[in-house]
Amino acid sequence: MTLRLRPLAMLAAALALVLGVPAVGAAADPPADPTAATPSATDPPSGSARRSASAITPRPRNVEERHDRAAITSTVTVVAGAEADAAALKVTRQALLDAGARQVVRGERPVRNRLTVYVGGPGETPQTAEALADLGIEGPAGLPAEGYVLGVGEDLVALSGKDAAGTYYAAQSLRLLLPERGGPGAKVAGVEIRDWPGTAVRGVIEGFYGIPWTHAARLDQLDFYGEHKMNIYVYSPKDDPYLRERWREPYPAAQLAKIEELVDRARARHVEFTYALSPGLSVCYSSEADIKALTDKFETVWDLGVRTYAVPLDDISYTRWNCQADQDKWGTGAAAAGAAQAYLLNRVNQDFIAAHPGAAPLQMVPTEYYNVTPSPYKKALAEQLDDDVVVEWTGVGVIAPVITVAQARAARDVFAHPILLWDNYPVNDYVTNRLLLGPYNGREEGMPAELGSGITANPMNQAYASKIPLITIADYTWNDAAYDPRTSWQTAISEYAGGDAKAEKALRVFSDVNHSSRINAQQAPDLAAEIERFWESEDERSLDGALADLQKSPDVLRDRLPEQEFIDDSEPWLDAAEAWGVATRAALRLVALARDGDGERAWEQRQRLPGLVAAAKSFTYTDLEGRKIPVAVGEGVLDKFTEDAAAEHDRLLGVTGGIRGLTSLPAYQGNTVARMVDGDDSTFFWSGRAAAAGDQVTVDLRKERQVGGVSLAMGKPGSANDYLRQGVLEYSSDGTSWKQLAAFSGQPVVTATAPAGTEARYVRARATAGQTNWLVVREFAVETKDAAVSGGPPPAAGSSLGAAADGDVGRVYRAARAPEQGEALQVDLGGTSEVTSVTVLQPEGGSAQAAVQVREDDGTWLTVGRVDGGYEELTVDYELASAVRLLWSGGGSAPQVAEVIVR
Ligand code: LOG
Repeated sequence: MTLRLRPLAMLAAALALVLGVPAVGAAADPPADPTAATPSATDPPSGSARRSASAITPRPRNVEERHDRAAITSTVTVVAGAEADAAALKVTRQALLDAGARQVVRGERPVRNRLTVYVGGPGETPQTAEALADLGIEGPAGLPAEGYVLGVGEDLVALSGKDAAGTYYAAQSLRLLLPERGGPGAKVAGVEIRDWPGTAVRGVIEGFYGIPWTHAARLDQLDFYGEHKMNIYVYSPKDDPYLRERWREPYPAAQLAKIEELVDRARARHVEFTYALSPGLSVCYSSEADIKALTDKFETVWDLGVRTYAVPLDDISYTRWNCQADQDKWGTGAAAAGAAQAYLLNRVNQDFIAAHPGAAPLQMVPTEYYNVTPSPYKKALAEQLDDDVVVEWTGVGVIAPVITVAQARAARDVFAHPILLWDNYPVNDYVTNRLLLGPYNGREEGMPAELGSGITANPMNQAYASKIPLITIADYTWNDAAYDPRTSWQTAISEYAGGDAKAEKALRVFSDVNHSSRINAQQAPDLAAEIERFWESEDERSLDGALADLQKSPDVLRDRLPEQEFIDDSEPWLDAAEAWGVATRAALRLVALARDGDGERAWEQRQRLPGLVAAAKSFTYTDLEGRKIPVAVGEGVLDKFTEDAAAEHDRLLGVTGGIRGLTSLPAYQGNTVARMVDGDDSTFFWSGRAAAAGDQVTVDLRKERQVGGVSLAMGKPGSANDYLRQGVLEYSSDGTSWKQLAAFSGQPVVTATAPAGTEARYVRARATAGQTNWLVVREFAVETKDAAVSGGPPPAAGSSLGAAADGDVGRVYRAARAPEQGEALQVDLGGTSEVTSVTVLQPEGGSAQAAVQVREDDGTWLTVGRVDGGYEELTVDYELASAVRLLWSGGGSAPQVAEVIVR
């Protein structure tokens, strides 16, 4: 973790150093003890000064308060045997110094008036047993591996692990229990903690596609795993050529040195570094040379200290061999692939693992890793693979929304080997436009105990941002019985904010708008609830406060979050969050202005909104191939709020709103359904799943209109097969009862013409059969006979007269030229009706001048007022009228009209 000072604090501290005067803001501090280490600007904020067992993550199993307490003395004695875990000692020592001890000394026995800390379980430090007995606390003998007992009582602290890792975890808990103080004197409430993991193997698999983590990020992650009692890291980034594409090639020396550094760091944090080599793209299973290439590569990292190995065979073809010899040996089909893979794995198991005492059980990823359905492949693998090989499995689905006890049992049954869950959360390589910061969720209590091995989580390309969900995963894997996603998430955010209340709030707000994923259905749960309250209560202030918090959160985080690398990871999402804050606040203001009846300012605001939304959507993430991917924040909530606000404004103004697209299908990444009605053939709606019978895409014309030609253009270059294989075109006036216009099958472009006189508000394409392909709709165009706008001047290319009265304030009639004397733009009302007002909207910069006239019953034109600005609302005295027109003053520039609204 890199500490970053707030710029002001840094400046003040630097000034204080140079000038020898107290830094600004330090003046109110109590007089410093001259012998104390000077508190610096890097000291954690005072919010974290008091701690209790509730600060310990993962949540411990058993915490009992005592009536005594210990005090942090100036000198603290640590009693530890020669075998005591060095890592535990280091963590303990640092925790004591951070808690205010001036020195920590090793000793054989307690010294009067000094705190004594015993570090080590029965196998490390025999004296700890006595200390525990003094406290009346039972030792760790009855606990599972990696369990520990931590006792705090009068003048003493005892850390006793079932094993060395257990003692290290006791030290990690102590670190979270102790306060952070600049000097001695802190009191620590007496406590007895008995704690142990619910999952033997707990950790992370760097197993994603895309930009691999940096070396620095990996080292930092290993520290982080130790701090969160995770004990495995699997090194398997898909796009490291030495691990997959060019798996046979030996490492250059520099690369080996880095691996060695990772292995050393992992060992020092009680983390098992696991080396995973993926030969499946090119391996010849029966080839002695390939088996040797595999074990040779394993050998090179054995020499660096690697003791755990994996051979992932996911995401490869198992119906196509890479060499004729395999076909000759095993024949064809999935069962043959299972047999071939078992052969290769068993050879590695026997030639390498068995020949290297101290090697851990081999791990493998089967090609069918994503379900529990019995199959010839799984049967062959289950029967032929050596019993001690661990099989990885992602749950039911590559990204499993839920993982149950029953599914875990089924996986054990069908694979007939110990299962290591490869959980694809919070991995975002399949949604590179998103940060997935929500908690681990949908994993049933008791599931880990059924697996036989444990759980590794596949994280995001963003190592640091991954820590928020990873803290919750550490929490679940340690103690699934006590796990609550929401609570764990709050704790994770609080911890990651480093005790700074403002950073914590900003991080909560930012994580809220990056909450959803396939395992957390809801996006922005907090803000969405706030928005809902606004629509119900019409109280703007509370929502504006929440949106202002969103807008400010990126700057607060940039300023105050201890870990700068989180900022680097999240930069485009932070930028987008800020811009969405601006856009949504503008949308809220729009609603307020419209409700206040301030039509003119509302119209100005209404026109500003699309640009603000476009700005919020403009930030990009650059992926491994250099593609710039527009990032999404608060998708479905923030964008929807701006749309709803615009619609509310339009409704109050008396217009229907523009044509919109609707669908029963989810959108894949940012390819929303709006893109099929945007008039742009190069953008498209793309469903995030295959279409099922009954799925539909619909054009909502917003009111009944006369419908003519309909054209549905599906598929796109690169996804030519993403179209509805079988379906019908239908139309409806109410969205409930539908009439068929045409049936289609096997054609990506469908056209039809409605019978003359057809009126409809909705036109849809509905699938009448399920299919395996997703759906792309480039354009779904419905020709309407637009009301009744006539006259002139004629529209410029790309514009239309109809745009002046189409219910869509965003579509503008732009004239091709300046008006001639006597020229008028006329809107027919479709019969005679009572008119109380005429509102004319011109787009920004529009300043055409006209007389506004209504046509009375007898055919005469009555002037009701004049238009010469962007927003003109003219009151009419309940005239019965059949048309309205703008009688242009001749000359000037070409007029533009966003909407003529007659009420
Ligand atoms: C890959 C994995 C990838 C993940 C999510 C496994 C076993 N393999 O579909 O590398 O990060 O999905 O996209 C995978 O999950 N294949």
